[in-house]
This record gives sequence, structure tokens and C-alpha cells, in this order.
Amino acid sequence: STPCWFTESMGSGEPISIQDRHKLKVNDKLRLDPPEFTVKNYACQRRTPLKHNNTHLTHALELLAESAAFGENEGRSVAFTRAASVLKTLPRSVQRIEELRGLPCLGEHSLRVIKEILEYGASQEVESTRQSEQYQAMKALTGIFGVGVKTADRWYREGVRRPSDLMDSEQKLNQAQQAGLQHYKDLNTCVSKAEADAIGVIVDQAVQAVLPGAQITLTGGFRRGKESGHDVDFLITHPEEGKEEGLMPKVVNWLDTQVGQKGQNSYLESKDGPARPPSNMDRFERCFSIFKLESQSCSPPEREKSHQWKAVRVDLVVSPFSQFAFAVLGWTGSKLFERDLRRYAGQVKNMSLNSHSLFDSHQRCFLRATSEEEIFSLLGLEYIPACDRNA
Ligand code: DCT
Ligand code: MG
Repeated sequence: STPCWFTESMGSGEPISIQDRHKLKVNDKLRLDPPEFTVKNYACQRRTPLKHNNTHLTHALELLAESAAFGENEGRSVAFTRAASVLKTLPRSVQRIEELRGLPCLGEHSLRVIKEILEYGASQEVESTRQSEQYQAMKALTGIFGVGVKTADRWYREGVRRPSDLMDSEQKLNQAQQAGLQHYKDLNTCVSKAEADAIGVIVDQAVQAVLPGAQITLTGGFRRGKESGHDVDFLITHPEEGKEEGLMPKVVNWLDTQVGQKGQNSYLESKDGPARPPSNMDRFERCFSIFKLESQSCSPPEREKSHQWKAVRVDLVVSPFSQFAFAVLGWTGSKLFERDLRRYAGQVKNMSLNSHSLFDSHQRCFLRATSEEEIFSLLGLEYIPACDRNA
């Protein structure tokens, strides 16, 4: 592999007098100059806007992160994701690799890729990964609703390359995967903010019908200001603690029967979605679904399609009111921002944060909060608004 002169120059050396500076090699000299940018270590300590100045670099690093995730190498995947995230916070586009000195989360491999792109316009590793049969097949197969990396990898090893290969194969598909295959094209078309809002109106109708006074909040990428996303995430709660219990099946049933039977625009087609790895999130009542959105609510390109509706992934979560602030914070994302919030809480504050609560291990008690601002403050963090959590 290419030796990385840049990381080698980043180690701290002995102090050198001004008079001796002329004897130094260029690389040694670099580390004496003040850093071009300062960036905090944890994503939850910095502002990451949606629009930034280094997309040509971050897309490349994120492709490598995705490819590592396909290979079930989470450590490597997170490392590339972190490197990309640091570049997203920079106030201007990077021109020279030297400008990155002193920045956290930029490992040797990421720096090598960045340097190559800055110098030659592209990275050989990124381009060959993008073109590889395995990457393309894994991307296509994990794009099926209900299919995770493990299943996609097994299929790949059995010769499956495209979703269409599954149509007439012996492979057993569960209900969610069958629906995923059936609506493959729709579900791999981005959901617009207008479509998310249209779905919000219908979900709110359902929620009000079964539990008046319940509140729904748009979370996920749309709450961070994204104009499109792969799904629509909603969090549902009720100001009277306990009223929310058993709400999910009622909402799903209302959408299924009321809206469906009247021949209106939507219903929840599939109640069993892809299983996510067991985590503290699963304690919430949650529903992954495929929502049928009537075409007049769709964005123009979808409206011209032959069928009259578009399938959209919708993720519903119900939270007790007392946990609502933690739930909003936990479901707003981004995934890296959430990961770093939890890591920061544990490593820096000796606290344990999830989408339900904050536990102070030192005082051995749960800390209450009724807003996101309060949670940041309990963690000793400057408040970062949702639009700046696009880490
Ligand atoms: N989440 C998380 N960790 C996960 C999965 C989800 O912290 N493993 C949280 C953070 C984001 C939120 O749930 C919604 O998840 P997604 O819909 O997958 O992410 P998104 O940011 O909304 O992305 P997109 O815009 O593509 O839907
Ligand atoms: Mg989402």
C-alpha cells in the first residue's frame, strides 16, 4: 500500500527552535503551522449542516463505508463514515491534503483516498468498488424492503445478482420481502418532503380517530431538513401518560380498514417489516410498513406512471409522554450523530443514553428531561438544532 506521508507527519515531535526551522523537511514544518480547521472529536459536539462543501470527497468515503458494511465490517464502515462526517463540517472545500492536518477521525486509509481524489480527481479503490459485481449486487439486494446484509450476502453467494433473479428462483421470501420485491421500484425512488407531509396528514387522521389528543411528530431525515429520504419516520405520543399503550395496532388497523375499505388513498399493507438488530429501540411499539400513497399526493414524476399510487416506506414509533424528548432525540438522527451522542454520554459523562432515558452511572439515577435542549444540557453539550445534526 502507498505509504502515507501525511499521517507520519502528524505525530508530535520534540519542540524545535525558530532558528532551526529552516533545516526541517517540508512535512515536519507542516505540523508547526497552526491547523487550518478545528473540529471537535464527537459528531454531537459539532454542527453538521445538510449542505456542505466537500460532497465529492464525502460521497467517495461513504461508498467505501457502505461497501465495508456489506462485508459486515462495522469498524471499518464507521471509520469511513466518521471521516466523511468530519469533512461535512468544514466551512469550505478542501483543496490540499495539508489543510486536513490535526483533524480527528481521519485515518490513514481515508486520508489516502482523499489525497488521491484531490490530486487525480478520483480514487482507484472507490471506482473499482463502485464497478464491482459484489458491490452492485449487494446494493441492489439490500435495497429490497425486508432484506438485510446477511440475507443479501447469502443470496449473492448462491448466485443471485439482481432482484429479478429472485422472481423465479427457489429462494424463500418472507411477507415483507415479497412486498419489497413487488414494490421494488417505488421503494427505491426517493420520498419527497411533500409526499412525507401528505402521509403525515393521513397518519394524523388515523391517530386522532383512535386516540383524540395524540400528537405526531415527523422525525428522521425530514426533521433534519432533508428534502427527500428513503422512508418517512413518525413518532406518536399522548400528553396523558399511559394513554398511548396499545395504540399501534389500533392505528394500523384504522389505516388498514377505514382508509382501505373506503377506497381512499392509503393503507398499511405490510405489518411485518425488516427485523433490525435487537437494541434498546425495540422496546418501543414500532411498525415498519409500506404505505400506498395516492398519486395526486406524489411528486410529478411519479404521477405520470401508469399506476395510481406510489408505495412508500413508513416507520411509526409510539412513545410514552415521559420519554418523548429522548425518543425525538433518538429518532431524529443522523445515525452517526446518535451513535456519537451515546458514545459521548458513556465515555465523557459516565452516563448511558438511549431513546427512552438518560442514566447517570455515577449518581446511579435516571435524569428526567422534557425537551431535547434539556438533554443536551444534562450531557454538558452545546445544543445542536436538528438541521445541524446531519453528521
Ligand atoms: N436510527 C438510529 N440507528 C439506527 C437506525 C435508526 O439511530 N440503526 C435513528 C436515527 C435516524 C432515525 O432513526 C431514522 O432512521 P432512518 O430512516 O434509517 O434514517 P434517516 O436519517 O431518516 O434517513 P433517510 O432520510 O434515508 O430516511
Ligand atoms: Mg428516515
